[in-house]
Order: sequence, then structure tokens, then C-alpha cells
Amino acid sequence: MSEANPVSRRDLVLGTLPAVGAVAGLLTGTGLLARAAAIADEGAVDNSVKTLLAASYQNGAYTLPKLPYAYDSLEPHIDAATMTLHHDKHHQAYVDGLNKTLKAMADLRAAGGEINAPLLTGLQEDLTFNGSGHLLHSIFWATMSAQGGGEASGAVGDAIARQFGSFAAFQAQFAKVSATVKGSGWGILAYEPVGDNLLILQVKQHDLQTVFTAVPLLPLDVWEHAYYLKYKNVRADYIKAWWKVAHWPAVDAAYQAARKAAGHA
Ligand code: MN3
Repeated sequence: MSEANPVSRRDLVLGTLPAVGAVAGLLTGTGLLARAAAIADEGAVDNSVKTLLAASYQNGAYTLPKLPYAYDSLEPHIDAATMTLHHDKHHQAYVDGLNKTLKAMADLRAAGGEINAPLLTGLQEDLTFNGSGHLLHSIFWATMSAQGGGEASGAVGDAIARQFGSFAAFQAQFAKVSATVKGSGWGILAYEPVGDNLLILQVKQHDLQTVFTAVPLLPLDVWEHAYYLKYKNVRADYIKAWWKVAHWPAVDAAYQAARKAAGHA
């Protein structure tokens, strides 16, 4: 699978990936065909966060990954105009800001002599702001889908029920955390590998109030640019709509990969 061009789940299901199409063509009987499609589908879901993150750095620079679906795919919950501006303009700005910051830091080092402390402090802020902004958006796109919604499934569903008491209790806390971010920020379900724990984070901007080692699994962007065109000032309505596109299979795949990497699975 090309990392620069994530293959959409729909493309895989429809068998447009050459290898899948060839295999499907050799099979006789709808049962085998369905199984081939299911395997392709599972692969796409497993790789969704991974694929978007892989497309977020190419050839020595941070890059804007393509959306893994059409801009209007999440309608009516998230409108096409918001998705277009959000991905093409806002996310792009974080990518550009991150690359520019790294270049400015390299220039500062190359200049030699005494480093200008206020200049460096500003660049450090730009680094975490744009760096976290870029990578959180990549995960945000990957964990939404027109096929989303419902309760958490798989191993992450079990862990949520165990650690938060129930899916409903998790959902209530996550929604409240997201609704009450002061100004711009994120509600994030994260996996903390040292304690093998799930955490809900209330992140300000893109980078404040987080926990080192925590891996973001399900980030919800509650900056006004994420909802204002459609939902105006009513952030709570946007959050309610977003649950309908939250893509739990992608979250579960990311959770299982993070646990495995930490030696807990
Ligand atoms: Mn945003």
C-alpha cells in the first residue's frame, strides 16, 4: 500500500486494489469472495491510523496526508465545507509551521555564537504547537468514518468498560471533558503504556496538559474551526454528532498496536 496515497476502506472492500481484485477473480463462490473482501477490509482498518501517520512524514519533511475518504463522506454529522477548510487549510498550516520551525532552529544553530533565548523560546512553543497539531489531526481523520458510531468494540471496548465502569460512563466523561475545554483544544482518549491504562486528557491548544508516554488513540478536535460553520457556538451538538462517526475499529487497532509495542500483549 502506498503510504503517500492511503487506499480507502471502500476501495479495498470493492476490490480495486489490484492484488485483491486478482485474488477475488480467481475465487469461485460468493463466500470466498466475501472472505477476501473481509480480509482486505480488516487490513485497511488495522492500518488506518498507522497509514495516515506514515503519510504524515515523507522524504525528510512533514507532509499533509490525504483524507482517507471524500470531504462529504461524514455528512450530515460533519459537513463537507468544514472538512475541506479543516484539512486543506488548518491542518496544512500546522504542517507548514512545523517544517518552518525546524528549519529556523537549524538556521539558528548554523549561525553559531550566542543563541537568542527569546527567539529560541518562541520556536520551542511553535514546535510543540505545530508538531502536536499536525499529528493529532492525522489521527483525528483516521478515527472518523461514515461507517462509524455505536459503542467501542474489540479489546479497547473491553478495556473501556473495565477502566471506566461502562461505555456510557466513559462517554459521559469524555463528552464533558471535550465540552469544557476553555477556548481551543482537544478531548483525547489515550493509552498510557507504563501503567497499561486508558486516560482521558483535556488538552489545551494542541500540546498542553498531556502526559508523556501517552499515545493518543481517539482525539476529538474542539477548536471552533472544527464545528463553527455548521454548529455555530453549540459545541455540545457537534460532540453529539461526532460520536456517530467515531470509528472504533481504527481505535481498537491503534490500541492493540500500542499495547503490543509496550509489551503488554
Ligand atoms: Mn483542527
